[in-house]
This record gives sequence, structure tokens and C-alpha cells, in this order.
Amino acid sequence: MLKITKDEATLWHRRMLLLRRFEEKCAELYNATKIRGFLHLYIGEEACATGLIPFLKPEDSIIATYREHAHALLRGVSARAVMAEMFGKATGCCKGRGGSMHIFDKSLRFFGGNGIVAAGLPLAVGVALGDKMQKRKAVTVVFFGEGAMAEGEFHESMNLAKLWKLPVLFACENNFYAMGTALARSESETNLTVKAASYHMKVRSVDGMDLAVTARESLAAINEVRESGNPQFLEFQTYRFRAHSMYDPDLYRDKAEVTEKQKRDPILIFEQHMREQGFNPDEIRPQVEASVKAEIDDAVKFAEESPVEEISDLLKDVTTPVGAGS
Ligand SMILES: Cc1ncc(C[n+]2csc(CCOP(=O)(O)OP(=O)(O)O)c2C)c(N)n1
Repeated sequence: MLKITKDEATLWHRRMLLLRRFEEKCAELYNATKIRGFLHLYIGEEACATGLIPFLKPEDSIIATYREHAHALLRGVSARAVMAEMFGKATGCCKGRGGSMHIFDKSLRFFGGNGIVAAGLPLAVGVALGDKMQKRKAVTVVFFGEGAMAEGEFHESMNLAKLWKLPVLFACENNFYAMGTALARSESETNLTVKAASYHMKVRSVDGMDLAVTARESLAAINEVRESGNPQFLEFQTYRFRAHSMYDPDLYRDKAEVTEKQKRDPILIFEQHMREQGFNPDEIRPQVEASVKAEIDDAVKFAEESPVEEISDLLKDVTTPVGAGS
């Protein structure tokens, strides 16, 4: 791992701890029925987005899936705006109309949050095409699960991105399960980089549990996409520690498998790196935990106290098809 300072180590450590604690709080609030609808947690996968998003520039764009709370927070959507959105409150980033799966912030070029598997890929191609046509030198990153690679949209998007030379970084978060379906049960080719390489773009497959690796490889990929203006494919091999969603009884995998994978918790792996660099995480952690807790408590209080949207605003921002109604 590259040498980093104590302040840098603390910052990266805090980023992952914020995501972990934020989502643990979301699970608690979901069970208390404060958060309704669907809720998909990213717990276990934190090193993927944490190793990538901080390296993006303001002019770059991000598109994610329904498992996107972490991505939004890392991009700078405030914990208040994300939490209020999940509560369905008017102060949420989408006025409470989107909920957990549709976190969106145009000002940060964070274009969702999307409930449809693989739907973010063609959106990313469109955003990158728009940038290219308007001569803006920017990178579009699209995050998706390996389940999206069994969809036609994956192939159409990869094909057009390469054919039209678009600066898209296809970032696959391979947690080896698409809902209850293990990779080998849904893919004839389980080596995802083989599929991606058939589109003649540079591919990488990296350990998605080790922040030192995800950060190094993501930075390289982002720089190369920016400089070349061409797409690339980056696979993070990762694992989700929680069920697919809060509704999922998680019966398709052995508990022993989950326990085994939890030994490679990305936060613990990073703490080991901290020790190797001469910093004691046990000394740093209490302060970081306290500041993370304060940020989350503030977000929950804000969401609790915020109003829901006025009924009179129900049709505001709703597009009426031409010719419909009177
Ligand atoms: C087009 C489409 N088909 C099916 C679903 C139902 N569905 C929701 S999540 C999911 C699994 C997706 O797995 P993956 O892409 O690997 O992402 P992960 O949930 O593992 O992050 C499926 C099949 C959907 N939302 N959209």
C-alpha cells in the first residue's frame, strides 16, 4: 500500500465507518417502520464505492443502482438529505418521492438510484454521449451488480460505448448473488472480464474488499478513461454481508459462508493497513465513531422533524402527457 499520512488514513477510515453506521441505523429505522418501501443495504461492499468516488471531479457523473446510499453519501449528498428521502419527507433530495432506491441530485451529477436492474447502463451511455457532443471532458461512472450482466442492456451499452468511443467506466460490483441466484446459476460465463473484454475495452478484476486495492485500481481506471476518452470495465469482487433487501430471508446461502466472508470485512482490512503504516486504529476509532454518530443522529432528527410534502403539491413536477385529460 502507498504511504499515507495519519490524517488521510483517518479520512478513508471515517468514510467507510459512516457508510456502515448509516446503514445499520437505516435497518433499525426500517424495523421501526420509520423507513418504508424497499431497502437494500451495501454493508460489506463499502470498499468498492469508497475506493472510487472520492477520485471523481465535480464535472463527472455517477449512476448507481437501488443499493446506492453509500454512493450518494460519498458523492456529497448530505446524510440529512438521504435520510429525509428515506423517511419520505419534503426535505429529502427528491422531496420524499423517490425513497431509498431513487436517491438523485442533479447538482452533484448523481443521476440515481434506479430500481430496474441494468437500467443505469444505457443512461450512462447517454450522459457520456451528451458530454462528448458538448465537448465536456468528463467521465461517467456506472455502478451495477453482476446480475445486470445477464441483461440485454449490458451488451447494448457496452457495444455503443466502445463503438462511439465514450468515456464510461463500467463498475461492476460483483457480490456473487443476484437476489437469491448465485452467479454460476445465471451465467454461462462466470468470468465477467471475459464477457466485458469481448467489446475490446480494457478490463480489470480486483479485490473489492481491500480499499488499498480498490483505490489504486479505480484511480488508474478513471485517469485512463479520462485521458483516452474510451470506456473501460472494472470488476470489484465483493460480498454483501446482509440479505438482498430487508424482505429477503436469505435462505439461498450457508450461514457459514457469510461468517467466513465476514472475516474479510473491508473495515478490518483497512485497519490492518493502518497498523502496518504505524497508526493504531483502536486509538483513532473512538473519535471517528463519535463524529459519525453525531452526523447520523443529526440526520435522523432532521428527517423526523421534517414535514411531508403538502397535498396541494401532489401534481407539482408531474409531467402530463400531451393530450391527456382536460
Ligand atoms: C429488469 C429487472 N429484472 C428483475 C428485477 C428484480 N430484481 C431486483 S434486484 C435483482 C438482483 C440483481 O442483482 P445484481 O444486479 O447482482 O445486484 P445486487 O442486488 O447483487 O447488488 C433482481 C433480479 C428488477 N428490479 N429489474
